[in-house]
Amino acid sequence: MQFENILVEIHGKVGLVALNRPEVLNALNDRLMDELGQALLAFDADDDIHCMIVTGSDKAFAAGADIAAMADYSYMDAYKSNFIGRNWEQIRSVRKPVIAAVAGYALGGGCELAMMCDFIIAADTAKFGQPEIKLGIIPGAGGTQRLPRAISKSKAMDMCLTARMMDAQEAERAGLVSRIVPADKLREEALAAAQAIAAMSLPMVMMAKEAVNRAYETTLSEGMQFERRLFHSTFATEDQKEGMKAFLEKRLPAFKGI
Ligand code: CO8
Repeated sequence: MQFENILVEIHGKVGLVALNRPEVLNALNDRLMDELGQALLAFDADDDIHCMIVTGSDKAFAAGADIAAMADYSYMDAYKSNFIGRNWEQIRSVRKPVIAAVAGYALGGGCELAMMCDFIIAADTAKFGQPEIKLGIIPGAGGTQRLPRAISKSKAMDMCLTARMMDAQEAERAGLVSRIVPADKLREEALAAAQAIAAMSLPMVMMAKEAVNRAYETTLSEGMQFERRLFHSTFATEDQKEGMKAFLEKRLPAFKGI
């Protein structure tokens, strides 16, 4: 596939997408989001890819939606084109894990895009924020919804109302990011995490992702029931037999993904 706004690489079983509009700090326009969705869905459909990474540059993961592109939108432009809903939600339909590897700015739609991924590995240079309020708008791709679930209502209000940025340390303390790594090791660490995931049983990885995501969408008792059904189903797989046999035989498992 030919892309103009992203770079795509394959590292073994890991597919990596780097946002690539350096002249505007990876500002997210419609075309870029179409390409990102296409690349991730193609990886999702590829049996040889087990995990994905979305990353940016050293200076910016993404400095938000492209302000120049939307400055003149009317309400009807946004409504009729299903702005954001049309291509942003594609990322949520990816069933294999997607890691966000964030260095520099992750602002507005950039922070929201990182939160749409399954977890965030942050460089020590990362800065997160929802500065939309300064532009006379509010977040539109989950900033008011995913952020309170990730970091508490109080901190999410602070971020959305004052537009202040959160550095990597604060983001880790607040639970927005899973780990912080030195900026010059971001790619290496994200690839190591992705490769560790890719070595597991793919259906188990997909089920674990589905179950954790369900925790956001439902009550505890419904979520527990959902988890138990999936857990019971794992005993129908060859990978469960292989994983437990390998442990007992003190060797590494050779998962087949069935
Ligand atoms: N959109 C378009 N262009 C941008 C954006 C952006 N979000 N961010 C930076 N740029 C451009 C600048 O205009 C500048 O271009 P030029 O060189 O032609 O003047 C270039 O990138 C470099 O930027 P700066 O010179 O400003 O770089 P600094 O290092 O001085 O500052 C900042 C970096 C602090 C990141 C600054 O660029 C900034 O504040 N950017 C805007 C951040 C922002 O407000 N983001 C929120 C956007 S709104 C949004 O995301 C709504 C989300 C809704 C869902 C998503 C729908 C798609």
